[in-house]
Amino acid sequence: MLSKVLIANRGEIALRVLRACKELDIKTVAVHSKVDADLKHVRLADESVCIGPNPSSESYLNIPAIISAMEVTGAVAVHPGYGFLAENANFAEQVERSGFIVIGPTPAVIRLMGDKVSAIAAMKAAGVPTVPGSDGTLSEDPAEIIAVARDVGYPVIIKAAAGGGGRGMRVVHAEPHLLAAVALTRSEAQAAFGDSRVYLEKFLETPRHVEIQVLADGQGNAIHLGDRDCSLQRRHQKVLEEAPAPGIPEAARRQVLEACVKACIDIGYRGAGTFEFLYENGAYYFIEMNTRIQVEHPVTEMITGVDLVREQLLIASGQPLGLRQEQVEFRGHAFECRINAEDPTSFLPSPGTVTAYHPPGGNGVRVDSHLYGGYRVPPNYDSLIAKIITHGRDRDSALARMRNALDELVVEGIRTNTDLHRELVRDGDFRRGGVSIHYLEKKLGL
Ligand code: MV4
Repeated sequence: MLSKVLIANRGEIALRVLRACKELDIKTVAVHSKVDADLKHVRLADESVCIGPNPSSESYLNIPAIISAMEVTGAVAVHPGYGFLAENANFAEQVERSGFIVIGPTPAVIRLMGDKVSAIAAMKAAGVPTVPGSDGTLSEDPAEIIAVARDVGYPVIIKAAAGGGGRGMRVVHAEPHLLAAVALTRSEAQAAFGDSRVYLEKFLETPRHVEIQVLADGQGNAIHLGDRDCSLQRRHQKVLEEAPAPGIPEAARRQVLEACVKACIDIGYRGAGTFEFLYENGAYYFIEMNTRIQVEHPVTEMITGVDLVREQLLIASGQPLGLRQEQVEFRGHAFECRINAEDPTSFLPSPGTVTAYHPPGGNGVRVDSHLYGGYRVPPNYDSLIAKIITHGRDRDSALARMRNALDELVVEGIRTNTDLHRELVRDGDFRRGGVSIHYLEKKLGL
């Protein structure tokens, strides 16, 4: 087993990783920026190192500082969590070159999936269903571009190969707008990513966002842990997630789950990963793969009983997957509400001191949070302060538990989106299940 792991992240996920390490008797090193010295996981870690000033670019994204901290403390591996360096192939490469382990896939696989054109090509080759489109990078030839879009049928969407997560995309509703949109998306992609390659897809109008969790050991073994529905989002920020995705016919689900497992083996995937799909009219369309642990991983843990971060650590230590697909049992339903320190009307971050904190509890309730009374939420980072997760034997009972949990939650001193969640879990359409990715923004009048 790994002897000492450095946690290259902050907040709730750093605490989540710390807890998994402690359960496996792995020594922990917390690295933090100046303002983060009083984070809960920093206090609980065996050792801590201040790696720089508050801006992430100088601390949590500071690769030399993180590798130096590994050298100084004798850490053998680094867990990047989500965000920051989690999907940075150059970081993974530099860590490996320094003789350390990165908890995640190989740099080559991170790179393959970071380029959306190569990711889609790899998935298509593995038999994963993709969106009808340009089949690779879009041609430079105007006549060819027009022909591809006509063939696919309007509306179409132009996406940057180096984009992802909603960055660098443009919808085109009719041919007269096509070439200008392609040119604009190309130049924006060049400016943002230093890569002007774009691709074209059929634009799906009212899909759901359904994703599939996998675990693979890079030694030829891979399993899936079912799906999640993350359709409730605002400006590409997920708000409320659930597992399993409601109302999906079992045969279609089984087929796509098996395709994802095969794809993991085909590409030599290692670690925890997520296949993102759009789901519309009973069909799945692969859009991206995330090569990290995700914020919403707890809903999968609740319905499978599998500790995904523990599995990440075991895989990184070189152990073959200890779980066979037949051993993964799916039980009940789970929801996750992301509690953010933000203004409920403007959605702007609301940093400050938490004067009172009373987390909910009870049967089937889990809270992943680094909060404590007196904690000061700094203005420098993501505004996620807590994840309230509930589990129940079925969707309705998990949702009833979430209504109670949100009613119990008290966070004072800062503004939060708790009231939005209280409203959402009582919303008629949401309670019926299966709303599209546009539902929340429409409801908010955006
Ligand atoms: C799409 C799409 C419709 N059709 N692709 C946005 C984030 C990135 N992961 C892909 N995205 C989309 N790609 C096709 N062909 C609609 C979106 C989209 C979206 C997807 C998932 C979750 C939220 C979204 C919000 C707006 C647009």
